[in-house]
Amino acid sequence: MGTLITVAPTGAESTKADVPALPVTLDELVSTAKECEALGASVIHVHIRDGEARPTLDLGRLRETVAALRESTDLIVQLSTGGAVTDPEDARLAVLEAGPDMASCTMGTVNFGDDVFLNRWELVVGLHLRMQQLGVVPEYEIFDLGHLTALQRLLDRWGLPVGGHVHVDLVMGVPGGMPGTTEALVACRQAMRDLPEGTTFSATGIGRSTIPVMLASLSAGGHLRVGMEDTVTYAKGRPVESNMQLVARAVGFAQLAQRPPLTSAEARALLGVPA
Ligand code: KMH
Ligand code: ZN
Repeated sequence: MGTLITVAPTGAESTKADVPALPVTLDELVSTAKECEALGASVIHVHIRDGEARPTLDLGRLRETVAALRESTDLIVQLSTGGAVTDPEDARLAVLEAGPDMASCTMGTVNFGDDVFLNRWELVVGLHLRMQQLGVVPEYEIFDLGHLTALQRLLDRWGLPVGGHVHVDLVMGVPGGMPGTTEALVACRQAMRDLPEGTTFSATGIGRSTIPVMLASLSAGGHLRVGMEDTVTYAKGRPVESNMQLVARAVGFAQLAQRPPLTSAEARALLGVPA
């Protein structure tokens, strides 16, 4: 089995002032996307910024971003509906109207550093149902073990996503969520036995947990998400220079594991995203 590599290049948490290499303009995002695709990424998880490099969910900008990424790459375009912790629910739901291939859907509330990443059940159900209506394939974001039980409850009550395939992303090592350890990943892997057969997972480790989580995920049959949304230090004392540096490292690990990167076409087939 090959490895699905998702790049999450920007996120909503780091500032351009603190992390100058962060892609924040559309041009920077598109160049990053092209280079990461050439290295082996097949999915891009997108948060965008406004003219002052602040996180935004502006629908016009989101539509322009989806169009530009489609024009320049074959990557699967996954928009974040998580946004920033300050984003209101209506704006997060409206992200889906920008017409991405995929979108994230976080499966519960979690403490997020000193903040709270609020995901009321009604919002989770609303995102799931609107994605079914619009033909957007979800990636269920799991910040804690119980979020997998919540996903089981969601699917039991409201049915499978469009395409019929279930894919989750374990976001590990957020201060307030599950730790970025092999033990936590294995616990999630066990809990996934209760999800529909064929459910796939990727994993990302925040900060210094990026490497242990990558190795654990590859050895457990999982896929990888990397990028400056999650990791801004490459090694002790060495800031990340670019998203490409992180994708290249993930590709190297995947190749060592004899699970080379999936092409975008293979990733679409795996995730049930139409060509
Ligand atoms: N920025 C975080 C508060 C997602 O993209 O769906 C939420 C997040 C999850 O990044
Ligand atoms: Zn995100």
